[in-house]
Amino acid sequence: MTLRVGIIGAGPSGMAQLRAFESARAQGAEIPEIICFEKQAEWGGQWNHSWRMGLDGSGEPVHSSMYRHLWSNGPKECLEFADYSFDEHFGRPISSYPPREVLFDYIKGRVEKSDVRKYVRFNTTARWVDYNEGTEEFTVVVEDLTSGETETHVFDKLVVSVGHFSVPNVPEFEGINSFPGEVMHAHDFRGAERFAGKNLLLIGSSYSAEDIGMQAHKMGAASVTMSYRSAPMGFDWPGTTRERPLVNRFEGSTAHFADGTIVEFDAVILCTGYLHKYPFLPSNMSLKSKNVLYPGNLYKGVIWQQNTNLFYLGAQDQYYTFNMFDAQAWFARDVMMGGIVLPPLAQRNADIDAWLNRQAALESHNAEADFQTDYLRELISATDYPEFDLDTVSELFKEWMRDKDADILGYRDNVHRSVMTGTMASRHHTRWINAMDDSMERYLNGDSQNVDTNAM
Ligand code: FAD
Ligand code: NA7
Repeated sequence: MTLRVGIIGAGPSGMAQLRAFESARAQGAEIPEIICFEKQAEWGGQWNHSWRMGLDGSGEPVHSSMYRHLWSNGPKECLEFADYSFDEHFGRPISSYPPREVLFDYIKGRVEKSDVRKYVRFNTTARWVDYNEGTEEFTVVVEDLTSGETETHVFDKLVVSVGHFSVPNVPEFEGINSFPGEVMHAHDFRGAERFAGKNLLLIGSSYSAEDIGMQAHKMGAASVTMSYRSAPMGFDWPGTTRERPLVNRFEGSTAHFADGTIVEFDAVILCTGYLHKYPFLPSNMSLKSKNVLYPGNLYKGVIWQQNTNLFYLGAQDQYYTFNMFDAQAWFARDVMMGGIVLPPLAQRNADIDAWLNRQAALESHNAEADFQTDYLRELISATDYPEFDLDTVSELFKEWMRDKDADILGYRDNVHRSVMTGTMASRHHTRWINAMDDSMERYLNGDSQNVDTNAM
């Protein structure tokens, strides 16, 4: 009987899995029967951003945490697909830090070209999964959100690719309940225009706090304060931005910080990260992890230890994104189709432990980038995913971090060279700080929004 593969989620990870199978089919392999369930009407996951907050039109939790004016926060040269370049998609060089819509177009281009849309059941959400140890089959209950009908599907292999930046981690703060202004989590942030002239407090000290803070600055916030639990980010912030230790409590609109300072705010955004949450999985198949580069219990970061028919893609914290999902999807495909034979449990455990020990010793962001680079190297060398110069990409991550240290508002204006094609990115017509239109049309064909265009 043909192998049956179920995929839950058609974001970049699920799309990578579809592409991996299609690539094998194109080379003459007999591929499994595949059904991918996607709860939204379109694929692309986080990149398929919506103005909605809370619940979507079907009453399901809104998935994307992205916002208007989101531009790539890392160089596109670090995430480029090895089998579908930016040159191939756009036909000309583009800048290194494109806006969301442009990257969304790029990831869609690859899967449209490979004709895998037919495998996806859109507007269909996974409700519950069971596994039968005897028959080694998964039973997946899904709901068609358009008709309201539930259906049951049976699979031999199951891929969980639902992302882990959607369910907000919302800690409690004393007195926040009576804060008179707006309080939200970064997941519900849709754009910073409304914070023009306002004093904004962001709690958290990672990517969301940094980027939402600088969005707010760009849109004219009177001040931006970022409150850290562990350590400040320490960038060379603009004059109206500062970092303070953690908020101990609120009294009305006043925040009391751990260093004894008190400041009044108009609005608070909790940039406190996200939870791994898989409500359709029983606890014995559900990944429990913080947002880390190597979650435990997944062999090669992909395969569930206690049930090797279960696969997770994209469960890591991410330096690499699209090409890492590819490396994982190609690996998962070869395990499913028998091209890679798994070692016994004890050996897999030892392999996981070695990665976890190495992770525990990581002391710098540079070391983290090298760590994830080595992870990709291991996966890619096991499959026929096209090899690329990972060492150069790792150096590019380090250059990116240096660029951010040098100029947090200007790093996106820098250009980098593709390791896939050798093409040098073109300089964008508008500096990021001046770019108020994030549409693909403006990005590709529009005029500069720089006040002094000679300065570019
Ligand atoms: P997701 O993109 O989250 O996709 C998961 C998919 O699963 C969604 O389509 C969802 O609808 C579907 N799904 C969920 N539950 C179910 C269910 N029960 N049934 C059916 N379908 C379901 N990465 C970068 O490379 N560059 C960036 O600049 C960048 N910026 C980011 C900014 C923000 C605010 C966030 C949150 C993330 C950012 N990322 C960025 C990382 C981003 O998460 C990855 O690029 C990528 O989207 C992860 O892909 P994924 O497929 O693993 O998960
Ligand atoms: P991250 O990178 O997981 O960071 C979460 C931040 O939230 C981090 O600074 C945490 O502090 C902080 N945090 C978590 N819980 C608390 C509490 N209780 N109090 C104070 N601070 C807290 O999430 P992001 O949203 O920034 O980024 C996720 C993705 O979205 C990323 O890929 C981006 O590209 C966009 P800590 O440092 O652990 O002390």
